[in-house]
Amino acid sequence: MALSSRRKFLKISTGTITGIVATSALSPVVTGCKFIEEKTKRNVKDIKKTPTMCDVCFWKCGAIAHLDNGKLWKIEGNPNDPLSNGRLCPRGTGGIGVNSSKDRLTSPLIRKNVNGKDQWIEVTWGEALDYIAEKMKIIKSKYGPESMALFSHGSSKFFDHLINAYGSRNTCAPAYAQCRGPREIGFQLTFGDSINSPERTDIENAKCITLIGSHLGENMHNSQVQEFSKAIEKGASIIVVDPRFSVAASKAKYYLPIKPGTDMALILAWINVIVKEKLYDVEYVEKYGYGFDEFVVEIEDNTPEWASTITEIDTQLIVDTAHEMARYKPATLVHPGRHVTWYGDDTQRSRAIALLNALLGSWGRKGGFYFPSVYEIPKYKYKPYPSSETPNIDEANKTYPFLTPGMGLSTDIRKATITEKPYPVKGWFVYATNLLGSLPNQEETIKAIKKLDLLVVVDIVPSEIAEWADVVLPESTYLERYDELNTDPFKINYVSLRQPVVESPNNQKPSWWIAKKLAEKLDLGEYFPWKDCEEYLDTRLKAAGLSLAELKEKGVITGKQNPLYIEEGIEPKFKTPSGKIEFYSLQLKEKGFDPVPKYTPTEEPPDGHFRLLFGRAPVHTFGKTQSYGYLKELMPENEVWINSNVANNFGLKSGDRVKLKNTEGIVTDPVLVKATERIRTDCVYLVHGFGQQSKALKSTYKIGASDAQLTSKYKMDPIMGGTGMNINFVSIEKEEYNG
Ligand SMILES: Nc1nc2c(c(=O)[nH]1)N[C@H]1C(S)=C(S)[C@@H](COP(=O)(O)OP(=O)(O)OC[C@H]3O[C@@H](n4cnc5c(=O)[nH]c(N)nc54)[C@H](O)[C@@H]3O)O[C@H]1N2
Ligand SMILES: Nc1nc2c(c(=O)[nH]1)N[C@H]1C(S)=C(S)[C@@H](COP(=O)(O)OP(=O)(O)OC[C@H]3O[C@@H](n4cnc5c(=O)[nH]c(N)nc54)[C@H](O)[C@@H]3O)O[C@H]1N2
Ligand code: SF4
Ligand SMILES: [Mo]
Repeated sequence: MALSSRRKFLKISTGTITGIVATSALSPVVTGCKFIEEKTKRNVKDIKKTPTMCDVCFWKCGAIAHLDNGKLWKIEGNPNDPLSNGRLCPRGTGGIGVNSSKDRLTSPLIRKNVNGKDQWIEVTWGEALDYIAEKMKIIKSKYGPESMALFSHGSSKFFDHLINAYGSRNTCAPAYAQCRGPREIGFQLTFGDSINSPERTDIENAKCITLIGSHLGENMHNSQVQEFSKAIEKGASIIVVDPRFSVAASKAKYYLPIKPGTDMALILAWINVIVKEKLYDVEYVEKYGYGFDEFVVEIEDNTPEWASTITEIDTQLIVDTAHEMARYKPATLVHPGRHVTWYGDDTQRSRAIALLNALLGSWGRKGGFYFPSVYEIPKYKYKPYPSSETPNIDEANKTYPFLTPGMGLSTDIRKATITEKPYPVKGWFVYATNLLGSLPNQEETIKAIKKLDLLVVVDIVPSEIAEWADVVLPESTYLERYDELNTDPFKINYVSLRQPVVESPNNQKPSWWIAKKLAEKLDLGEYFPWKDCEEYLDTRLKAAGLSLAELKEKGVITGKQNPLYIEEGIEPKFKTPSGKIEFYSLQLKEKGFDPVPKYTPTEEPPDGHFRLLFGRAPVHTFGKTQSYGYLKELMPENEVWINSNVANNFGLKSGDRVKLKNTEGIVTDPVLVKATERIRTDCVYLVHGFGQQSKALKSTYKIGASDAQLTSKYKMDPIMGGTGMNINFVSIEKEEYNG
C-alpha cells in the first residue's frame, strides 16, 4: 500500500520507539558525575564571548554570546553590527532558551509501520538519509525531479541548492506570499524597485510617520524599533491606522480606528486631498512621474466624505492627517507595512501606499525611503544546475502575471499536489517552516500531505508539520551551527556571520551538513565540493578579500557608507517600463488590472460574528519561541482581545475563557479573554503562534488559541498570488462551567 494513502497524523510522543542509537537519558551515575564536575569547575570569571548572528527572527542581528565556564549565560547585541547597534530585542535576548528547550528533537525519526500501527523510530543519520535518498530517486525516475518541492524559511540556503541540483525549481517560502509579497510587487510596479528586508525605511530621520496596520513596538524588528523610538524622541508626528489601539498608537498624535478592510478608501482619500489642494511635491512629481494626469482623473471621486462613510473615520480627521503628512514632505514616511496579506487586493493597496509616498516625494529622500547597498561577496562557483524543460509550477500555471521570479507560491504547490496539475508533486522537503501555522486552510495542507510519497521535515522541535512527516531531521539550533553569510541590503554595507557558540547537546546536525550528506547519497556530491561550512564560507570571503578567521573574531565587518538619498547626489533609476515613477500603470492595464488602485468592498462579518485579526507580540516569534525559558515566563499564552462593550454583552470579563468558532465550524481551544477598549467592536484579535496542536511540544501544546486553525478562508491576490487572510469570521463560544 502506498504510504500516501495510509498517512495519518502521527504524534511524536514519549511512546516513540528507540531504535539503533539510544540517545535518551544518561544514566544517573553519568549525570551525577557530570554534575559534580561542573560544580567543581565552575569559575564565574571564566567568561568566553563569541560573536554570532541571532536567528530568533529574520532581521539577523549581530550578537555576542557569553559563555560562563562553557555554559550559555547570556546573549547581547554586537556593538559593531549596524542592525543591532549593540542591542538585541527581547526575543533575541531570550534566544538562549532555544538551546535548553525541553521540546527539542534529539535524533532523526522515521515513521514505520509496526504491527499495523504507525510509529516513530529513532534512527541514525545514515539510515534517515538513505531512506530519503532512496525515495527521492524513485520520485525522480517516476515523475521527474520537479515533483520534489522545497518549502523553507531559514537563513540557510543549502536545501535550496540541493533541490536545484536535484533538478527541481519548485522552491517556495510561506514568508513571501503569506507575508510581504504583495508589498514588494506594489512598490515594484510603481518605483521599479521593492522594499525588501530589512525595510529601506529611513524612520530615524522621518518627521512624520504613518503606520497602516504596521505595529512597530509589537513587531519587534530591531533597528526599525530603535529608529522608531529615536524618531519619537525627536518629536516626529505619528499617525496610526489600526482597528486596534496598538503600542504604536499610544505614541501617536493621530489615531485612526479604521473599519477593517477599508484602508484603500482612506489612502485614496488622502491622495485626493493632497492632489486637489496641490500639497504634493510638484517638482519631484513633474521630474520623475509618469501618467500623472491620467492618475488625477482616476482619483477624482475619492473624496474624504466618500471615504469617511466607508472607513468610519471622521472626514475632518482624514483631511487633517493628509495635511499633517504633507506638511513634513519629503521627510514623511508612509510605512509600507510588512505582513500585508489581508484582503486579497493587497498588491493594489501597497501600490496605493507607494503612490502616496510618490506624491510626498519621499522615495529616495531623507526621512523617507533610502537607497540601500549590499556588501558584494561573490557566490560560490558551483557546477551549473541541470537544465530542465519543465517549468516550475507557477510558470506552468501562468495564473499570476506579476509573480516574483524565484519566489514560488506555496499555495500553488499545495494545489498541484492535490490535483496533480500541471504535473504531480510527490515529495515535500520542509525546512524551518511550520506549514500548518503559516499557510491558510490547514485542511488543504493536510489533504495535500496525504497525497505525498515523501514528506521530510527539518526542524528543531516536533512541530505541528513534523507530526505529518515520514522523516523528521533534528537541526542544530542557531547557537550551535554555521550558516550562510548575511549581507542583506541596508544603510551601510556589512557582512555578518553565524558561528557555533556551543555544541549540539544530542544528535542534531546543521543544515549545511544534512544537505551535503544527502547530496552525496543522491549522487550529487559534486555540487557540494567543499569539505565543511568553514571551507565554504572562507572560499567566499577570500574572493572578497576577507577571511573567515577575521569574521569569526569580529562577527561583522562593515564596508562603505554609500550615499543614501537624492540629496546626497544619487540620481534615481526607476526600473519601470517608462523609466519613471508610474502613477498610471500600463503594465497593469495590459494585464486587465486597474492602472490606478480602486477601492473594492470586502465581505462583512455575518450576524453574531467578528472579523478575526492577528499579529505579533513583542516577546515571541510566531510559534517558535513559546518554549524558550524567559520568553515563556514573559508571555505563556495568548489572549483574545474583545471590545469591553461586546464582552459585557456576553457577560464576559478579562480572565474568563472562551472558545472561538469560525464560519467553517472550526473551534479553538479555550483562550483567555482580554476585555478592552483598545479594539473596535467588529473584530477580535489574537497573537499568532499559540494553541499548537503537536502533543510532543510539551511546553506549548494547546496553550492559548491558534489563529492559524481559524484561517480557513483566504483570498488570492490576482496580481501576484498573495493570500489575503483577514477574511475569516468567528463567533464567541462561552465555556460551559460544570461547577
Ligand atoms: N494565520 C497566520 N498565518 C500566518 C501569519 C499569521 O500571522 N497568521 N504570518 C505570516 C507571516 S508574516 C510569515 S513570515 C509566515 C511565517 O511562517 P513560518 O516561517 O512557517 O514560521 P513559524 O510558524 O515560526 O515556523 C518556523 C518553524 O521553524 C522551526 N525552527 C525554529 N528554529 C529552527 C532552526 O534553527 N532550524 C530549523 N530547521 N527549524 C527551526 C520552528 O520550530 C517552526 O516549526 O507565516 C505567515 N502565516
Ligand atoms: N515580536 C515580533 N516581531 C516580529 C515578528 C514576530 O513574530 N514577533 N515577525 C516579523 C514578521 S515576519 C512580520 S511580517 C512582521 C509583521 O508585523 P506587521 O506588518 O507590523 O503586522 P502584523 O503583525 O501582521 O500586525 C497586524 C496589525 O495590523 C492590524 N490590522 C489588522 N487588520 C487591519 C486592517 O484591515 N487595517 C489596518 N489598518 N490594520 C489592520 C492589527 O490590529 C495589527 O496591529 O513582524 C515582524 N516582527
Ligand atoms: S530583531 Fe530580535 S529576534 Fe530578530 S534577529 Fe534581531 S534580536 Fe534577533
Ligand atoms: Mo512575515
